[in-house]
Amino acid sequence: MAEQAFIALGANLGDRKGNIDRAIDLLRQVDGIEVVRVSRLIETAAVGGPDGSPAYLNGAAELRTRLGAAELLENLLSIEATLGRVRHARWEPRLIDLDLLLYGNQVIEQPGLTVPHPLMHTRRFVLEPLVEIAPDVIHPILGKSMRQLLANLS
Ligand code: A4P
Ligand code: MG
Repeated sequence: MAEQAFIALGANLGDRKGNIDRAIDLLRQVDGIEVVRVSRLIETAAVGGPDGSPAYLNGAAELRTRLGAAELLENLLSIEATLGRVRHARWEPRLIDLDLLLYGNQVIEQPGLTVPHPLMHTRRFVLEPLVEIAPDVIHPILGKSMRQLLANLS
Protein backbone atom coordinates (compact mmCIF):
# COMPACT_ATOMS: atom_id res chain seq x y z
CA MET A 1 0.00 0.00 0.00
CA ALA A 2 1.85 3.03 -1.28
CA GLU A 3 1.19 6.65 -0.42
CA GLN A 4 1.51 9.52 -2.88
CA ALA A 5 3.81 12.27 -1.62
CA PHE A 6 5.15 15.53 -2.99
CA ILE A 7 8.48 17.11 -2.16
CA ALA A 8 10.10 20.45 -2.93
CA LEU A 9 13.68 20.64 -4.17
CA GLY A 10 15.78 23.77 -3.84
CA ALA A 11 19.43 24.72 -4.26
CA ASN A 12 21.23 28.04 -4.29
CA LEU A 13 24.89 27.09 -3.90
CA GLY A 14 27.37 25.19 -6.04
CA ASP A 15 26.21 23.27 -9.10
CA ARG A 16 22.52 23.84 -8.40
CA LYS A 17 21.12 21.63 -11.17
CA GLY A 18 23.73 18.95 -10.50
CA ASN A 19 22.80 18.89 -6.81
CA ILE A 20 19.10 18.54 -7.59
CA ASP A 21 19.74 15.81 -10.17
CA ARG A 22 21.90 13.90 -7.69
CA ALA A 23 19.24 14.20 -5.01
CA ILE A 24 16.70 12.69 -7.40
CA ASP A 25 19.10 9.87 -8.30
CA LEU A 26 19.65 9.12 -4.62
CA LEU A 27 15.90 9.14 -3.98
CA ARG A 28 15.41 6.61 -6.78
CA GLN A 29 17.89 4.31 -5.04
CA VAL A 30 15.94 4.18 -1.78
CA ASP A 31 14.05 0.95 -1.30
CA GLY A 32 10.40 1.90 -0.91
CA ILE A 33 10.55 5.19 -2.80
CA GLU A 34 9.51 5.56 -6.42
CA VAL A 35 10.04 8.90 -8.15
CA VAL A 36 6.99 9.25 -10.37
CA ARG A 37 7.50 12.68 -11.88
CA VAL A 38 9.79 15.67 -11.58
CA SER A 39 8.79 19.21 -12.55
CA ARG A 40 10.91 21.55 -14.58
CA LEU A 41 13.39 23.56 -12.51
CA ILE A 42 12.78 27.28 -12.28
CA GLU A 43 15.12 30.05 -11.17
CA THR A 44 13.74 32.12 -8.30
CA ALA A 45 15.01 35.04 -6.24
CA ALA A 46 15.86 34.06 -2.64
CA VAL A 47 13.02 34.71 -0.20
CA GLY A 48 14.30 35.58 3.30
CA GLY A 49 17.78 34.53 4.30
CA PRO A 50 20.84 36.75 4.59
CA ASP A 51 21.19 39.80 2.35
CA GLY A 52 22.63 38.96 -1.03
CA SER A 53 21.61 35.29 -0.91
CA PRO A 54 22.06 33.85 -4.41
CA ALA A 55 19.09 32.86 -6.59
CA TYR A 56 17.64 29.38 -6.24
CA LEU A 57 16.74 26.65 -8.62
CA ASN A 58 13.48 25.17 -7.40
CA GLY A 59 11.47 22.16 -8.45
CA ALA A 60 8.97 19.64 -7.14
CA ALA A 61 8.62 15.89 -7.41
CA GLU A 62 5.87 13.34 -7.03
CA LEU A 63 6.79 10.18 -5.13
CA ARG A 64 5.05 6.95 -4.34
CA THR A 65 6.35 5.39 -1.19
CA ARG A 66 5.86 2.53 1.19
CA LEU A 67 7.71 4.53 3.87
CA GLY A 68 5.88 6.37 6.60
CA ALA A 69 6.12 10.16 6.57
CA ALA A 70 8.75 10.32 9.32
CA GLU A 71 10.86 7.67 7.63
CA LEU A 72 10.53 9.49 4.31
CA LEU A 73 11.71 12.75 5.91
CA GLU A 74 14.67 10.91 7.47
CA ASN A 75 15.67 9.81 3.98
CA LEU A 76 15.35 13.36 2.66
CA LEU A 77 17.56 14.68 5.47
CA SER A 78 20.12 11.95 4.92
CA ILE A 79 20.30 12.73 1.19
CA GLU A 80 20.83 16.42 2.09
CA ALA A 81 23.72 15.33 4.33
CA THR A 82 25.18 13.06 1.64
CA LEU A 83 25.21 16.01 -0.75
CA GLY A 84 27.20 17.98 1.78
CA ARG A 85 24.64 20.21 3.40
CA VAL A 86 25.67 21.60 6.76
CA ARG A 87 23.10 23.52 8.77
CA HIS A 88 23.99 26.81 10.44
CA ALA A 89 21.17 29.32 10.25
CA ARG A 90 17.57 29.18 9.11
CA TRP A 91 17.00 30.07 5.46
CA GLU A 92 20.73 30.40 4.80
CA PRO A 93 22.03 29.49 1.33
CA ARG A 94 22.21 25.75 0.83
CA LEU A 95 23.54 23.13 -1.59
CA ILE A 96 20.26 21.29 -1.41
CA ASP A 97 16.99 21.58 0.49
CA LEU A 98 14.43 18.80 0.36
CA ASP A 99 11.09 19.53 2.02
CA LEU A 100 8.19 17.16 2.42
CA LEU A 101 5.17 19.11 1.16
CA LEU A 102 2.31 16.62 1.13
CA TYR A 103 1.96 13.02 2.25
CA GLY A 104 -1.30 11.65 0.88
CA ASN A 105 -4.02 13.73 2.46
CA GLN A 106 -2.57 13.33 5.92
CA VAL A 107 -2.18 16.13 8.44
CA ILE A 108 0.84 15.45 10.65
CA GLU A 109 2.04 17.51 13.57
CA GLN A 110 4.87 15.91 15.48
CA PRO A 111 8.28 17.03 16.74
CA GLY A 112 10.46 17.63 13.67
CA LEU A 113 7.71 16.94 11.13
CA THR A 114 4.82 19.15 10.02
CA VAL A 115 2.80 18.10 6.96
CA PRO A 116 1.53 19.80 4.88
CA HIS A 117 4.68 21.94 4.96
CA PRO A 118 3.47 24.98 6.95
CA LEU A 119 4.65 27.63 4.47
CA MET A 120 3.98 25.88 1.17
CA HIS A 121 0.76 27.71 0.35
CA THR A 122 2.46 31.11 0.78
CA ARG A 123 5.37 30.46 -1.58
CA ARG A 124 5.40 30.92 -5.31
CA PHE A 125 8.73 29.08 -5.58
CA VAL A 126 6.99 25.98 -4.16
CA LEU A 127 3.61 26.27 -5.85
CA GLU A 128 4.75 27.09 -9.37
CA PRO A 129 6.65 23.83 -9.93
CA LEU A 130 4.07 21.90 -7.92
CA VAL A 131 1.19 23.12 -10.08
CA GLU A 132 2.99 21.75 -13.12
CA ILE A 133 2.79 18.17 -11.75
CA ALA A 134 -0.15 18.34 -9.29
CA PRO A 135 -2.59 21.10 -10.28
CA ASP A 136 -5.67 19.36 -8.90
CA VAL A 137 -4.25 17.90 -5.70
CA ILE A 138 -6.12 19.33 -2.72
CA HIS A 139 -4.40 20.83 0.33
CA PRO A 140 -5.81 18.72 3.18
CA ILE A 141 -6.16 21.65 5.61
CA LEU A 142 -7.06 24.53 3.28
CA GLY A 143 -9.31 22.48 1.00
CA LYS A 144 -8.00 24.23 -2.10
CA SER A 145 -6.17 22.82 -5.11
CA MET A 146 -2.55 23.70 -5.79
CA ARG A 147 -3.74 25.66 -8.82
CA GLN A 148 -6.13 27.69 -6.64
CA LEU A 149 -3.45 28.32 -4.02
CA LEU A 150 -1.08 29.64 -6.69
CA ALA A 151 -3.80 31.84 -8.18
CA ASN A 152 -4.44 33.27 -4.70
CA LEU A 153 -0.86 34.57 -4.51
CA SER A 154 -1.46 37.87 -6.23
N1 A4P B 1 10.69 19.79 9.30
C1 A4P B 1 9.45 19.77 9.83
N2 A4P B 1 8.52 19.53 8.90
C2 A4P B 1 9.19 19.38 7.74
C3 A4P B 1 8.77 19.10 6.41
N3 A4P B 1 7.46 18.94 6.09
N4 A4P B 1 9.72 19.02 5.45
C4 A4P B 1 11.91 20.03 10.07
C5 A4P B 1 11.04 19.20 5.75
N5 A4P B 1 11.52 19.46 7.01
C6 A4P B 1 10.58 19.55 7.98
O1 A4P B 1 14.51 22.44 8.19
C7 A4P B 1 14.49 22.46 9.59
C8 A4P B 1 13.78 21.25 10.12
O2 A4P B 1 12.42 21.28 9.75
C9 A4P B 1 14.23 19.92 9.59
O3 A4P B 1 15.31 19.41 10.31
C10 A4P B 1 13.00 19.02 9.80
O4 A4P B 1 13.09 18.22 10.95
P1 A4P B 1 15.78 22.92 7.44
O5 A4P B 1 15.65 22.44 6.03
O6 A4P B 1 16.98 22.60 8.20
O7 A4P B 1 15.68 24.48 7.60
P2 A4P B 1 15.37 25.54 6.56
O8 A4P B 1 15.11 24.89 5.23
O9 A4P B 1 16.42 26.58 6.66
O10 A4P B 1 14.09 26.13 7.18
P3 A4P B 1 12.68 25.87 6.70
O11 A4P B 1 11.74 26.44 7.69
O12 A4P B 1 12.48 24.45 6.26
O13 A4P B 1 12.71 26.80 5.48
P4 A4P B 1 12.19 26.45 4.11
O14 A4P B 1 10.72 26.54 4.19
O15 A4P B 1 12.79 25.22 3.60
O16 A4P B 1 12.71 27.69 3.34
N6 A4P B 1 13.81 31.15 -1.50
C11 A4P B 1 13.65 30.59 -2.73
N7 A4P B 1 13.52 31.37 -3.82
N8 A4P B 1 13.66 29.22 -2.88
C12 A4P B 1 13.78 28.38 -1.80
O17 A4P B 1 13.79 27.16 -1.98
N9 A4P B 1 13.99 28.18 0.63
C13 A4P B 1 14.06 28.71 1.82
C14 A4P B 1 14.04 27.81 3.01
C15 A4P B 1 14.11 30.16 2.01
N10 A4P B 1 14.02 30.93 0.82
C16 A4P B 1 13.92 30.36 -0.40
C17 A4P B 1 13.90 28.95 -0.50
MG1 MG C 1 13.95 22.84 4.57
